[in-house]
Amino acid sequence: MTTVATQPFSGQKPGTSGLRKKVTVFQQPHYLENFVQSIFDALGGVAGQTLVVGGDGRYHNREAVQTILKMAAANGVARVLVGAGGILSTPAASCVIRKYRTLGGIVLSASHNPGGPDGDFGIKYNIANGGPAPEKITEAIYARTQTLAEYRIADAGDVDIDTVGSRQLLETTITVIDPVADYAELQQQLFDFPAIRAWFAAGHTLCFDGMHAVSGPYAHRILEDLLGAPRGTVINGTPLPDFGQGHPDPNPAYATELIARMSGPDAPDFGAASDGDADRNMVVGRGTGSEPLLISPSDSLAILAANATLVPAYQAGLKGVARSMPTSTAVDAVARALGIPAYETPTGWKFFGNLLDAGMATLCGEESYGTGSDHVREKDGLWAVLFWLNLLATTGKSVAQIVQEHWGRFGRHYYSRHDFEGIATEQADTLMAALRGKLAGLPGLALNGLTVAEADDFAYTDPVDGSVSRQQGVRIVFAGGSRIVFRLSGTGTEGATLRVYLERFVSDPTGHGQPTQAALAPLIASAHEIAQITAHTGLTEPTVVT
Ligand code: VG1
Ligand code: CO
Repeated sequence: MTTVATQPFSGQKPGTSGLRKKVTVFQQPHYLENFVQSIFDALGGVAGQTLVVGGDGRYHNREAVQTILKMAAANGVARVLVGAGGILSTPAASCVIRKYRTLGGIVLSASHNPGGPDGDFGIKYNIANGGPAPEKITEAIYARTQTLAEYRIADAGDVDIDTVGSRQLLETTITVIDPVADYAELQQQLFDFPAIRAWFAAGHTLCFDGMHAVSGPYAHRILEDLLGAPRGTVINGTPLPDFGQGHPDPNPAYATELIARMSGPDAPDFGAASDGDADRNMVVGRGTGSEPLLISPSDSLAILAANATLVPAYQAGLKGVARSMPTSTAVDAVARALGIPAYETPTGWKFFGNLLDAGMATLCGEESYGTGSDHVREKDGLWAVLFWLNLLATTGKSVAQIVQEHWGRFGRHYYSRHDFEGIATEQADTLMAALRGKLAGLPGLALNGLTVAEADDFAYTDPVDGSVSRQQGVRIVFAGGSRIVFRLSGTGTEGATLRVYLERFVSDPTGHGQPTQAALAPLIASAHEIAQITAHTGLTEPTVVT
């Protein structure tokens, strides 16, 4: 065991979901080590504890796992559970932390960000409930990174992380586990597997795009081995360190192979994709013409909530639902009908943890293709796909029917997110500051046929522990309920990304068939006018529309 003298790095501040930087930044000597020691120190030491370690398999994953194991040993950790090959999807890590009641876990992922030697890497700490560390802890970790003077690491060779079983490193037991088994067992407890198996046996079809990311092994095992979907149901199912040079973000802009397969009359009944660390999901139905039926993540959350009692795990009903502030209010309409509370939280899964722990919410979701429940404390991509399969199997309806009926009953919340990427940080900050400066004067303003009813900078008081999070996004609400939300991304590694979220509610079913961007046109124009996007950034169009 050695103690290594080090100096603080600036900027080791966790964002929306952990610390994300370029791989080259993490490859600097001491960079990862400093952050890991800061986690251990911020926890008040980890001697005698059990930790979980695993990641999404991206470039640098294996090296980082080895470093963390050696540091865990030198810091006196009693046992580390590590996914074979260093692999654990984010929801599987959450599942394992909870099942084996460990102190917490370290998840190596930059989620939907591209990988490879020139791509991104990331690390986050999850607490004993299996969820991302709350701000109080991430702030303590960041504070520690600024004063750190040394870290401890075992001076030992690499540990075998590929063979399931236990081995020793100093006094620490390293137990390599099957990364899929515990997760697959949990899903079987939640959903009606026999009904889904029968749905596949009857010839219904699914295309699941693993995007060469970590969901592949989970999807092969659960969908093909356990549920009997034919081989070939899962495409791009082998995790690659650079995700096949793709962008592992399951949305129509990046999941192009899935969208191509779902287009046309021979499309499978149902399509889905998942992201780098398998916590996101996009679900797609067969369309009527050549276009697939894209289901907005906000609608998906609302539809799952409305039909939850068809799933064994949620048969008794939901305690409540929660959504991030920019997510559409479609699920609020369902909550009103069900007579259950709907909570509105800042962006990032860490804000759902307390609501789930306190039994105040059962389902949660974000507009960014994230949905989950109280079965773990992370969003869970394959869980959402199994939920949809359970609904298709038990209702016998098509995806299109389920969606149409939902809109017929609750109205349609047209929704889109426009991202403006690669903006200079200073310009983005100036834009947001100017916007915040305008808020008080906006109510009453009429533009593009809309009238501003309210405008504020979202602040959240956690109803469980009373902690307050400010400046979580500017929201502008119009008479009739349409909304525009502006915020800056907290997961990027280069410059700034402005996210503009657009929502318009149409209750009359005769207005439910419009193309989304056309339906949102007055809001898009208003967003540009209010925030002066072009003047501040030079961009006239978003770089990504989802
Ligand atoms: C984005 C999404 C947010 C999500 C976060 C982590 O954050 O907008 O909803 O929770 O990514 O998702 P931001 O700050 O870039 O908008 V992922 O799949 O990292 O785990
Ligand atoms: Co993710």
